[in-house]
Amino acid sequence: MRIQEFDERRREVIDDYERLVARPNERERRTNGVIQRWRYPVLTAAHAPPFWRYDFDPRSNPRFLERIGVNAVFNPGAMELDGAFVLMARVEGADRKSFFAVAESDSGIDHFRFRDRPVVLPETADPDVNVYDMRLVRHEDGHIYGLFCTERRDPMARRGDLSSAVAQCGIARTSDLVTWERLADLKTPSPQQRNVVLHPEFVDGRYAFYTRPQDGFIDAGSGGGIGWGLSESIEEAVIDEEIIVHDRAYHTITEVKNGLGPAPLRTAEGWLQLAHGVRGTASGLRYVLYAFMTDLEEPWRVIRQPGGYLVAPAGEESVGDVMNVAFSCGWIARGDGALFIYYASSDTRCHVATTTVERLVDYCVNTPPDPLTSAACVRQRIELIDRNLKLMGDDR
Ligand code: M1P
Repeated sequence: MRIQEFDERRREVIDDYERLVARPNERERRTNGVIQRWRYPVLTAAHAPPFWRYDFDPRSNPRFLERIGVNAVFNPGAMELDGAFVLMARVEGADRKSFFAVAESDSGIDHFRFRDRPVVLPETADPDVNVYDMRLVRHEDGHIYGLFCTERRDPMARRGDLSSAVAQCGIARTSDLVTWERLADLKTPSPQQRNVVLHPEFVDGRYAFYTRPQDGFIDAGSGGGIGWGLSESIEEAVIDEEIIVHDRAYHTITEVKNGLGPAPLRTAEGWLQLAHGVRGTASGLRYVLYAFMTDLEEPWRVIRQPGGYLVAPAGEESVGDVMNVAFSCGWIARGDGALFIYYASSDTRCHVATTTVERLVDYCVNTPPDPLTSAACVRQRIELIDRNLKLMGDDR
């Protein structure tokens, strides 16, 4: 009887998994022309292979029960490797600990399948308690780098406070996403760092980092904003001076905090950048994605800043472990100009939105900036309306 139960459940679990991975994605019917959304998430907890979660031995698991659950798969870094779309996903176990795992697809919009084993990330002398949100970048020094958040309990936490933590930037490098060399954690003047991204090119012969200085683990305090700093070394990376590239601003989508997403893309018009901005609402924080551009020679100088968000959580994307969150750590620009933006919703699942580099540059160059007050917004909109009404004439 037990063997029958084992066999039936095993077949059911594997069939469900294979059906999920094989499911073709579908374009959402409506688009604003800037990005194309896709109906199904590209990675979810259910994409974790059954052999990561179940014990396949009928003697030790005759009922075929799940043994080590997966809670969520989100915030993936991304890159193209040997022609395939590769995601470095944050996989969160049912035990709350996150780890990294590589999933690959030939299409970039569906059929993502995890490699057999998660990434084994070497540690420093001060072991990580939790690691997450890896940004992948192929640097001009020839290495592939993964910059991620390493979190440890705050050694200054009061007795009984089991929540205070210190977040810092961990750095590892590889050539194949299988074998990793762990480097020293980044040192900066800030007590907390998350969302640190390596610029893909040297600047003045030095490694350049986008940072996100914060006073507290969650609160930006007097910090916040997307920062920028240079380091002579990557093996022992130290930033002595941090400047702010893109600051927080009152009554905007970045009021509470912001942080860079993936490493920027070089275009003829400047560096194309994607970031998340956070505002407060009565129901908690709301995370959206926004785009901007920085100068090619001075990547820390913003040259285009379209107002508002590019991607906000839509429909069921608003619901998950941390509600109302759109968050991105990865995008892939193909040789033909196609751009695949990978983002996660509500710290639960991963999605793709497609566009082209040219289209996103058009968006950055031609979307007016946030004029910062209601009256100015009305003036901005009426100007558009008036121009359109004139053009439309009697065709309305
Ligand atoms: O829960 C939303 C996000 O919160 C953090 O981002 P930030 O540091 O900008 O607030 C990160 O923990 C991120 O992983 C998470 O998605």
